[in-house]
Amino acid sequence: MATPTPGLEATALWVGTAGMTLGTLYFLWRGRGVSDRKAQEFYIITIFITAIAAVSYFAMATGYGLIEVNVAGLGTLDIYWARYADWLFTTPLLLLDLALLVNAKRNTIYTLIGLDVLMISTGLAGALATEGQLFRIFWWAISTGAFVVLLYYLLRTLTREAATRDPETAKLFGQLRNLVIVLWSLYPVVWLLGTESGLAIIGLGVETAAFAVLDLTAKVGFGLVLLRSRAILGTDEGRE
Ligand code: RET
Repeated sequence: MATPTPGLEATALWVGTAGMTLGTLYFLWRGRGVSDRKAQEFYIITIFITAIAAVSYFAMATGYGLIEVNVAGLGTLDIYWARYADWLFTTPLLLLDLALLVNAKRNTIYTLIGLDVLMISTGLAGALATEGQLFRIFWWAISTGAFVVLLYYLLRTLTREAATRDPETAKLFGQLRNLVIVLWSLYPVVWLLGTESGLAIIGLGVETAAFAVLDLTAKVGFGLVLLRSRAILGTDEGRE
């Protein structure tokens, strides 16, 4: 079985495991006395986001989440498949947090989640493709295409729906949306510069560390901003 290379790669995976676990425990602890139904909804979703990531990081750190893929022309690549299993569930949940915050229309939620699943599953296809570098980069381009449309929906449709909310909610939405746009945009860049694309401008150690920092900020950082805000509380105006 393949195992993470000791040093930066293995350390980043254990830091990821610890950070996601601590984040989960902190959100559980904070959420224990929350009685507001709407706020509970955000706690439940956000706790599962970090809990899923914690087990995925543990699987990667122990080598279970890692496979070797033989790619024509590139040789053997170490691929952390568990990342994609994590992202497949947690990125839709992050979008659900954002969408529920602004009481988005159901069709907007379906569209966002559909685009997100397309993005992650085609990213996984790119990571597993054996036919050669061009095929892998082709999958990257499809995934990035879905991501660009997803960004459009976040910036246009969801932002328009947020504008009808109270100022406190609209402000929180704006902050979280910007956090998502900036952080999420770095993922396709790291993937392309890293080992998955075969370009390997950055090595697997740096790549693993970069993903760990991004994942921790996009999940624990996002959760901290969201769950500490009063804007997640329901009101009598039918937000329950
Ligand atoms: C991939 C493959 C290449 C193209 C694109 C990608 C986008 C990934 C994103 C991941 C976000 C993950 C988050 C995790 C939180 O912990 C799959 C790398 C566009 C946007 C937010």
